[in-house]
Amino acid sequence: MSKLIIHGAHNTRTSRVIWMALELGLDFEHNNFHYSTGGTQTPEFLAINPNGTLPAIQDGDLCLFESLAINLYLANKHGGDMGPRDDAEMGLATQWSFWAATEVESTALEALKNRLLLPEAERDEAVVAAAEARLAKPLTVLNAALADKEYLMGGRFTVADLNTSAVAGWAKIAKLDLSAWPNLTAWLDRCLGRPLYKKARGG
Ligand SMILES: N[C@@H](CCC(=O)N[C@@H](CS)C(=O)NCC(=O)O)C(=O)O
Repeated sequence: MSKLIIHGAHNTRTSRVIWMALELGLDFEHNNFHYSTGGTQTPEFLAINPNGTLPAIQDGDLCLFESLAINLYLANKHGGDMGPRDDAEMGLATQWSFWAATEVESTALEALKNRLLLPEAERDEAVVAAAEARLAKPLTVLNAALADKEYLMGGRFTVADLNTSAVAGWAKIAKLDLSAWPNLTAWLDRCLGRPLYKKARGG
């Protein structure tokens, strides 16, 4: 059987998929390259991911893009503690993944860009402040969901936590003030404190 191939550099959303593969203990090949090399626009790569973005995976004949969807696929396929144990857990893992992608990701990225990623002259603290204000609603939802539990479902670290913390973690990396949400910050520390998160991000 051919080995799983993960395409993309550690300092892209590929780190989410590498994190999942490491947590699952998978044997995989890592095609480690950044989109800035132009490598996502070649005919060979576009045949794998027509969006020309990272990450993408090849698992036998199957090609997949979308980091969070790839993780749901891998967790469902390889199971163990990371994967959903029944339909309810599959529903919850899907819910939190879609929620992170639609309610949190683009706003957190705006904050991150304007705090850290853009060249200093292009950063705008007013954009960070507006993003921080817009995140209050979803972060309050996540904080409440974690009021009486350590993890989002099943009393253990799963794909739901991995996908959601990988996205919400951008708010922490952007150094937004998260002190109003203590359950959320404790959970983020639990998830992002895992050794394999650090390894997935390249050390
Ligand atoms: N929703 C996609 C986003 C993919 C994406 O935009 N990846 C970035 C790297 S983190 C990329 O490849 N950007 C290069 C480009 O857009 O040309 C996912 O989660 O996989």
